[in-house]
Amino acid sequence: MKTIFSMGQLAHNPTHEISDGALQPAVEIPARAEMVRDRILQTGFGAVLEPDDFGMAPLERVHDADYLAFLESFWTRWTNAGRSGEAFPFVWPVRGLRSDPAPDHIDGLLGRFSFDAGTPLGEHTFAAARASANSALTTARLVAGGEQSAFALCRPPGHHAAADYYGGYCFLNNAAIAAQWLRDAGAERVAVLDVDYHHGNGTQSIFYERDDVLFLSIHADPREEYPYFLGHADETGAGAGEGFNANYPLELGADWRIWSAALDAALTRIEGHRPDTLIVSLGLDPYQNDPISKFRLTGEDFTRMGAALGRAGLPTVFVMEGGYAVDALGVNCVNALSGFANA
Ligand code: SP5
Ligand code: ZN
Repeated sequence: MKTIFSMGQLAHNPTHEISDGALQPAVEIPARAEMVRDRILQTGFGAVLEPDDFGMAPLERVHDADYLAFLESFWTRWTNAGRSGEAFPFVWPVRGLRSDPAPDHIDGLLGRFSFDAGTPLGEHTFAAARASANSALTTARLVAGGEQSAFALCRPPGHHAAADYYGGYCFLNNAAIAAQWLRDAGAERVAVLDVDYHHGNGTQSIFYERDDVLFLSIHADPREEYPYFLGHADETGAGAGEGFNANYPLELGADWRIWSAALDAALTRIEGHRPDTLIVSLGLDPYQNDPISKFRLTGEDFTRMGAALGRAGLPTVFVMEGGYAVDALGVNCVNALSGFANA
């Protein structure tokens, strides 16, 4: 299986995040991607190739123009305001406040186009996020061209980013961009299965009213875990998309027995959708030793996960999402991909 990855993805190199009520060391760091790349090369799993540049058009199919313009102009606005270093929002247009007109001041714009304070935005963030999206797009094109599967080593991740906001360490929704590109390339139906520990709120919101892209997410119950405000089981889609969204919120502490029951249910739903392509938002944070997560999957469970996905027999695009146990990311990721390839 081929892996697509660009060194340009490492340019987003945050130092801190705001989480758990305090300024903390950033966990979504370049070493995450380097560990996965190194394990793929060391094990001889497959080639690691540079992405092509797909330009802005595929991003504009998923994200709003004013959001992309904000990301593009962020560094100029930030430095013109006399700021340096990474930026954090601190005020948001919640219930009863206005999102339109968008503010002129950078502090207002940061709040307008984000949903948390946990996601540092820096000088090179947009360039790195574009490189990450190009990796997803190049991977999707490989699978559309006949490869049974391919792996987008995306970082920064994407699944928390919606059409017009960033958050959860995500800026561009790599999986959604790949799904939309596949639709535009001729796929009639796509399924996106999100196995990250956190609910894929961005991907869900992008496709919530659509029946062509089925979204499914297995994650920690939002009553107890980030992102808190989406990801409940009663979110089943709206309008034409009614019945095309499926959430499997699980209790904290869920192990493979509990987790794999949700996977089996999700795979049954996917089978019924008859997708041309499956996209797997491959979060590695359900791992038992992940520093910010509370599921209990072992390294071998990632092999089992990959094998179960492989038995679905679908052309599959793997897109990396979260996972913060840096030393274990390479092993767990290659376990999942190998489990798939050997199924
Ligand atoms: C892509 C992805 O996995 N994003 C996750 C963003 C989560 N950000 C909030 C982290 C809060 C961590 N709380 C840990 C408590 C135990 N120390
Ligand atoms: Zn996550």
